[in-house]
Amino acid sequence: MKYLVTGSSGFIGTHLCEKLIAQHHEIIFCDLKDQSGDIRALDLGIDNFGELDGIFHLAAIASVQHTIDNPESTFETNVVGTRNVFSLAKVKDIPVVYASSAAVYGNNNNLPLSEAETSAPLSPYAEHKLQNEIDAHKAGIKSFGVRFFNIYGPGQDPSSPYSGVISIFHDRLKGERPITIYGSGTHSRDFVYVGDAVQALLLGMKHAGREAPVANVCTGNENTLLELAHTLGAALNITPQIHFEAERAGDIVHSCGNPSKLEKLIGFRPQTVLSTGIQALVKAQT
Ligand code: UD2
Repeated sequence: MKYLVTGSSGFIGTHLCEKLIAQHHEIIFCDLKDQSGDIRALDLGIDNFGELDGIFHLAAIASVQHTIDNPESTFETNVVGTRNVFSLAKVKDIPVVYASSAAVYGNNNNLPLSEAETSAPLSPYAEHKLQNEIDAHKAGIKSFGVRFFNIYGPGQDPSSPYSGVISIFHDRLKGERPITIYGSGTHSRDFVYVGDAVQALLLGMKHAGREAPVANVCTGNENTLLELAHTLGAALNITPQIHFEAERAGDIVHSCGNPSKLEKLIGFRPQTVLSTGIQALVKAQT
């Protein structure tokens, strides 16, 4: 098969492309980072792509803070760019699997969150992702939207304070530097290993439909930040040095998703437990 992958140089995109290549698929890469393509400028008039069997659409400005600071320019990428991708899919009559986010739920304590919960976006990023889901439906294309919870694994960039907590903690602890926990350490997340996220994307392609299904990609389990610090410490064979700081404004305390709908739709649920995923991360990045 031949797939267009947007966001192909990103964290999840890199893992997806590796898997597609291992399965002998052909890939058209599209990412601003390596200048292989820009979803804001997809030219539908010129057929640059030839025959395509589907699109994995992962390109986005994924930093929540960046969308708060730059709501208009990030709308261009996250919403207008995604509409371009959906238009391309429409012209070619091919399915799209695209990344949505648990951010669409906002701060909802009715855990584990199922897709039937009302959406309550708290940031432009969350609004963009919700708009993508609406646009997929409106486009009348075959699609599958995956609401990613907290994805982690090798290759995630730890360089910003808003990078994924696992990449930050791992980067610091492997250099035997202290980590900062905002709050008491009891905040919890549904951490999903990137290999499971990729599996959900691949199966999503097989189950894309015109009713535009959307499903959580989550484990249904929560781990606290303290558990995370100790799991990383054990895998690295060190005792983590932890600084505690005040909770961040707007931080969600507990997050956990219900994976039943995904399992029902694609016959798969993320199953890598945190300790196993952390061991894989540590092994890949030593
Ligand atoms: C995730 C997504 C975000 C958005 C949001 C929706 C990531 C990286 N971010 O944010 O894009 O979808 O979910 O709810 O996946 N923390 C520390 N110390 C650190 C860094 C983080 O204590 O050095 C805490 C942080 O305050 C939070 C938890 O770790 O309580 C997780 O933080 P995160 O930035 O990895 O992810 P999250 O869930 O806030």
